[in-house]
Amino acid sequence: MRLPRPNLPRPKLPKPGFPADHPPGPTRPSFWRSPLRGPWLTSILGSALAPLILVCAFTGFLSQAAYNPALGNNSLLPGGGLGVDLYFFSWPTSPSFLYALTQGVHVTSGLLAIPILLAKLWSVMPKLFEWPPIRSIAHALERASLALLVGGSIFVFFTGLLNIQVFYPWPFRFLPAHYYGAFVFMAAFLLHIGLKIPVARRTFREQGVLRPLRADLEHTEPEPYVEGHVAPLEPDRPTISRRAMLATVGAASLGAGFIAASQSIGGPLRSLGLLAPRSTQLNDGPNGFQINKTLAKVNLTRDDIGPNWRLVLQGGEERILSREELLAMPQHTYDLPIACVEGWSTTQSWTGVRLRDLATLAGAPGASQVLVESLQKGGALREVTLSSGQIADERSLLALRVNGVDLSPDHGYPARVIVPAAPGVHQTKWVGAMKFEAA
Ligand code: HEM
Ligand SMILES: Nc1nc2c(c(=O)[nH]1)N[C@H]1C(S)=C(S)[C@@H](COP(=O)(O)O)O[C@H]1N2
Ligand SMILES: [Mo]
Repeated sequence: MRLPRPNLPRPKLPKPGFPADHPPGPTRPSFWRSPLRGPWLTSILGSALAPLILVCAFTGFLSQAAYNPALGNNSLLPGGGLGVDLYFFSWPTSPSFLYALTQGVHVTSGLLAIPILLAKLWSVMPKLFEWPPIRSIAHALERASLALLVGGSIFVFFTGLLNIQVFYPWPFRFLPAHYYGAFVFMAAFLLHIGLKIPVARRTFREQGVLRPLRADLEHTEPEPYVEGHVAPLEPDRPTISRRAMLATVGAASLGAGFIAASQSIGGPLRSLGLLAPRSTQLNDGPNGFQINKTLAKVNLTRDDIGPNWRLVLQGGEERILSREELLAMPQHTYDLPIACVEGWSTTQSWTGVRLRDLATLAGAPGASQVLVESLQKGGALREVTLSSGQIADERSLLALRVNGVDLSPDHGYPARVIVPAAPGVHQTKWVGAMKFEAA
């Protein structure tokens, strides 16, 4: 079906509602009056949105891979992900900022997309009230796919958005919901862009990609009405030009994206990301950087981490080490980031014992994996399994000190794991035991 050229006269149609058998309200084409709505506006918003969604989805699925979900209980999905985890490769340790980058891009592209998504949904609103709601089996299937597209996008974006605010107002677990929601949304999205790319290309051919942006308010004309499409049957006078509307959406998008980027890049930028949930340092001291979970929050006491603390190493043989004994081993210092899954990161200078030295000490040189157990009693982060590549990297540490001083209790004293490029959730604090598996 071809859309008429924009300069064709608009069809004369009976007022008020057309056709007369539509129930009153939004199912009537005459209900929708914005003169900005039309295929060009939808196409330009869709063209801006689609690449952001693809980048967001790609980096989201990478986040799942970064957990090395095939190892131990790393997969946070029920039943290990019902066989849909991405197990293709072992997550690398270089570059050390890899997860800060992929997760920063995930959250930033997601926030950049939200204002554009809302504008796009607004631009197609009349379609959602199409009448009659179902005309044929093919039409029913198309509408079902749109329900998954709209519902899926809202679900995935808003669970993500609330998660980075560390706000969980729902009874289900975030990660599986967001993950399976992403599959549904992506299936509907790929079908949708497959169907709509030809429509957008035709619209751009007829109206130009950027030509409608030249019109100021006075010259803002409605797009031609075509039955079943989004341009208005009875347009009101415009109160804003298309370019002003798009500039507003663009500014909202850049503003939201900047907040996310500021806390994943960190440094001086962080203080500019005003609404970022983790935007500020706690203080200027060596242990002054962000804390997600304090000692008190995981029900540990100062006694648990006091002088009686011991690290239990298992491998070929069991070794029990005090903090003094660990400090007597060769110490190494590296600048490495903690990159939280929620999209903030912070690079600090960590000092401690190499994981591979601990593997050797435990009688498992070149270990194939290690189960790291926290003293913390419950919670998904109580234990994490690290891969052979993560153990072998010389920068992977059981850190005892940070920025030249002992770790603070809230940062994992007596000892915490720091592995380059690993997601924050794998940088276990208050380590109690490390169980190496021989190569
Ligand atoms: C504003 C938008 C979004 C935000 C703020 C957001 C946030 C997040 C966060 C914080 C995680 C890490 C969760 C964790 O590991 O604990 C995550 C993972 C993920 N996201 Fe998003 N997300 C957004 C949009 C999307 C979209 C549009 C998709 C698309 C398809 C998507 C797909 C995924 C996937 C597949 C994962 C991996 C889940 C796993 O590790 O099992 N996200 N997202
Ligand atoms: N034992 C334990 N280790 C943990 C956590 C935790 O809750 N318990 N939080 C993890 C998360 S989600 C991150 S991002 C990093 C940094 O968290 P922090 O800022 O609370 O130190 O530590 C990780 N290590
Ligand atoms: Mo985290």
